[in-house]
Amino acid sequence: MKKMIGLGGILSLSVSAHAVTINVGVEGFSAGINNWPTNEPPSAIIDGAGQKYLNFGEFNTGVVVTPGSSGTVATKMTLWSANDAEPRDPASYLLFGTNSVIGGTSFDSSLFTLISNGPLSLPASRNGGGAAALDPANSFTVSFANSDAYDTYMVLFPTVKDDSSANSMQVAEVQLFDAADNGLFTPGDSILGVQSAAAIPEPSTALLTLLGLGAILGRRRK
Ligand SMILES: [Ca+2]
Ligand SMILES: [Ca+2]
Repeated sequence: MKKMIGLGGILSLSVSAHAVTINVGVEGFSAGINNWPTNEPPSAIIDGAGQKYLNFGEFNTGVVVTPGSSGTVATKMTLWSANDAEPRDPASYLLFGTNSVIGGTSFDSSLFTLISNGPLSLPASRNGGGAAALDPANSFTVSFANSDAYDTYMVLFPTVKDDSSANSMQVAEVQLFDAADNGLFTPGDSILGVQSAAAIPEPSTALLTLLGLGAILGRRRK
């Protein structure tokens, strides 16, 4: 019986992997919640300069961006480090796409499809803030296989480099690129600062769990 209860728990986790509420944050300076300083808003993550976006929610924070051009295909993401406090650097990411219209104060993560996820390793070097140029030396890039076009993207950062030292997540800039190396985000694109209400299990893990469960059930039937 214990085994059956355990299997039920695993199945339930896998099925609900994407059913997490995503909350839209607001401007503010409160510790530990989904808000950002006036001068460090979500729009700063796509402003084309060193000015950073900072979210005191720290975990599972990020942005939803709707580029001016619809139906783009992202195959690469580059991030630039913020001006200070390396412990606040994002240490992992989940990149999603959707063709649904996203708005309001919250929405369900199931509206989105996962494109790519994994660890991040931003350099210890700091990019300048404010109007400073984005220096490739202060960036980190991940490439991924994707051929699906989306109108809107969501980037979430589940973790930061050093939770014990950091009181927030911060990053100077994030840009997606298509296969022809065109940047998909443009300063002024529609953008929301967000935080998921709970950690979204990595779907690759959930899929492996399901495959493993299938193998277990297959063996049990024999
Ligand atoms: Ca910026
Ligand atoms: Ca912390």
